[in-house]
Amino acid sequence: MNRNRRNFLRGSTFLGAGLGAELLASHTASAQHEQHQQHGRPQKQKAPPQSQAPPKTEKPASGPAIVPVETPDVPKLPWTMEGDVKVFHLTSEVVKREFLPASRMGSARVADVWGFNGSMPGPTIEVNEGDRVRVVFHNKLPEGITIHWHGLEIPIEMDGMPFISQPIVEPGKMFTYEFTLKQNGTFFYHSHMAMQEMMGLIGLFIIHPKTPYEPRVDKDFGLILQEWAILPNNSVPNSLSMEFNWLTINGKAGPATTPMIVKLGERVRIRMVNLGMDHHPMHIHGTQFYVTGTEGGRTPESAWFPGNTVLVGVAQARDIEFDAVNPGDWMLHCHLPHHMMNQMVSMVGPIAMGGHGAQTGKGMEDGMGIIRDSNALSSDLAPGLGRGLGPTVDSERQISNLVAQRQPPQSGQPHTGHPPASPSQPPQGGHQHGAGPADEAEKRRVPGYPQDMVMVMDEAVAKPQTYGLAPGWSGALMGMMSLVRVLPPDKYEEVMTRVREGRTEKPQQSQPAHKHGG
Ligand SMILES: [Cu+2]
Repeated sequence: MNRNRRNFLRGSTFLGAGLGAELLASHTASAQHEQHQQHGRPQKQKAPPQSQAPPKTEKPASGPAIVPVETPDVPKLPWTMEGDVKVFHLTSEVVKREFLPASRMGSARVADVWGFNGSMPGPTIEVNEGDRVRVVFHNKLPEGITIHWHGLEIPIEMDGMPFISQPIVEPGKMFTYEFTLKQNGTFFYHSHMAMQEMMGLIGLFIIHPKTPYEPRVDKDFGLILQEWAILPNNSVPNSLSMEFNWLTINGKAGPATTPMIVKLGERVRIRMVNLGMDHHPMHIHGTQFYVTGTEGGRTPESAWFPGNTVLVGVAQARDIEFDAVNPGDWMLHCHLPHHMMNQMVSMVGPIAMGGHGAQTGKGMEDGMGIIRDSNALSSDLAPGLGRGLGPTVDSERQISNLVAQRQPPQSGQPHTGHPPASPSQPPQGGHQHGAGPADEAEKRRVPGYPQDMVMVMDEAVAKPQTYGLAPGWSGALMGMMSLVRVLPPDKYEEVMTRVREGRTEKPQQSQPAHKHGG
């Protein structure tokens, strides 16, 4: 019991704003699970597998029965008890969401998206198996909408299908959803109109089990994966586009995603949900994991197999678990190359350098890929189709790498933004083994050059959870990327103290701005 509470208090420090109601909610959830814990039975240890795969149940069932789910950058939805019913109020509305803060790389990227209760993704609903739940839904959007409870086995009247199961909820109106939860696992709620989904109307719906999962975890995180097409000089996502230039985790693009903080030796669960047009192969560094749950709930342990990349398909949930026994700041990211960028595609590769540089700032029709002249792969059109949009557009190079086509920039003129001491620059004198071309003119003769896209903005994205990261770290994160920081106890306490106090310190001297362009 004491240990349970201690863990609860520790976990709750992540909750952030609106702490009071969340504490109350989570505490009740915790207390409820303490009862269930008595019925929980330690699971028999299995013989260790013969392969190098990590054991599935290294930890005995001695951990906390339940820890609150942490959803970085997204609040929880508070609730009140009315009789035996947990009552939530959920309001759909337009939300301004900062994908990336202002930095030396450009102004902040703030999108006008649709969300719930001032948040996009919507706030996390965290409840228990067996709960009776009432969600009073208010629609503040200018059009009709209903809420679907993805994966829940509830009466058809509560399924949120406009016209089929209920009247559509017109602007300014409300609808009350009420049902009893018979399942447990990672679920989510969303509008059931496709274009509304692409505007951001989704939130996590976590149901903790009556009988705690084994092995117990010490940290439990929830992430929502989304993608966006935002046209030039526009803050509103183009929900019709098939080309996406912003990839987010919980509504933040790397490096603005908040790192997940873990103490060395803890067992970790990360729940990932995808609602978009693409599937995301989510890869973690430094550990193997088991997929322990899907959008259908808990997976039996006999069906677990080790991996380090899991495809989170559209409409799917995937829970992964691992023992954090390897210290380090480990990447967790989608491995699709174009999903590891922030609107940067047209700035790299031969197409950007093949004559007159990348076209940017195309109009609505062109940007959506409606081709009237030429062809979609022409150097006139291709780079501009859904690409090259946003704050870095004016940094693109209107120059060519074709041999002798154009004079290289004069010395002293910043042509790439690479500072003299950039790590990607060979040392002066360039005598290292296998050293590449030394000067810019020579580099431009290398097919494919340039491809790097490092943009360091440590200071702009500094927060308590980034304390102590290596200088320049932010240059390695873009798009659908985040970090799992597995910290030894002393470092862990250092960071968690700052998280508790909301203390952000100026990062250690970071490298100067580093990007292509100019
Ligand atoms: Cu992806």
